[in-house]
Amino acid sequence: MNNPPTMNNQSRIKNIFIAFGGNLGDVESNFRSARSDIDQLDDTSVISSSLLYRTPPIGPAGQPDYCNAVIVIESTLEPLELLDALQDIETRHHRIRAEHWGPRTLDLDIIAMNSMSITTDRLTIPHAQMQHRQFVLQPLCDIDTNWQHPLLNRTAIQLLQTLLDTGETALPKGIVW
Ligand code: A4P
Ligand code: MG
Repeated sequence: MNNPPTMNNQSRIKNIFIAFGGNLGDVESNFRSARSDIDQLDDTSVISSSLLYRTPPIGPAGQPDYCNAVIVIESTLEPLELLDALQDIETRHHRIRAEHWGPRTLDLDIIAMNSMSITTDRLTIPHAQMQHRQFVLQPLCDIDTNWQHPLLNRTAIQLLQTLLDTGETALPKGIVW
């Protein structure tokens, strides 16, 4: 926690959910190191973490299983400042952008920021695919089942239940990391 949010910028503090994904190298170690790097960002603190789940890959076949988790932070960073910081952390963890949805050491996606809705060339918030992804919704529910999607007007647990109702198998229990 480097310069934690102060009283002066209290009104600019945002609650932000970040999804972690990876399936190359020592992913659990990368996740811990990236979480610590996020906590070191200016005016940013990690508040809580979900369990870490092992999940079957979505996308190109033949890649290893993924690990996935979600954290919540408080930060005064603006959306694009945070995106730049997360991409820098991905690069420092040897992320190479080779294939869309292909294997990676570390993927950090911004899932939601307060109840903001943002659509720009570089950033869509809430994350455009989150409602289709058990590997995001299950860990999000570990943190806050009542989190409300600002556009779909459904809670995290309702979105997860919809996936389970349409035949997706529940994930095996996650681990603390
Ligand atoms: N971008 C737009 N919105 C956002 C956002 N909310 N957060 C832009 C972060 N980035 C956002 O991302 C491509 C571009 O998306 C960025 O430059 C940014 O400007 P990327 O991370 O470089 O590429 P990517 O990860 O291949 O694409 P994308 O769309 O992020 O893929 P996903 O959705 O992350 O899917 N299977 C399992 N089981 N678990 C996984 O975690 N992940 C993927 C990748 C595929 N299959 C998976 C998993
Ligand atoms: Mg990504």
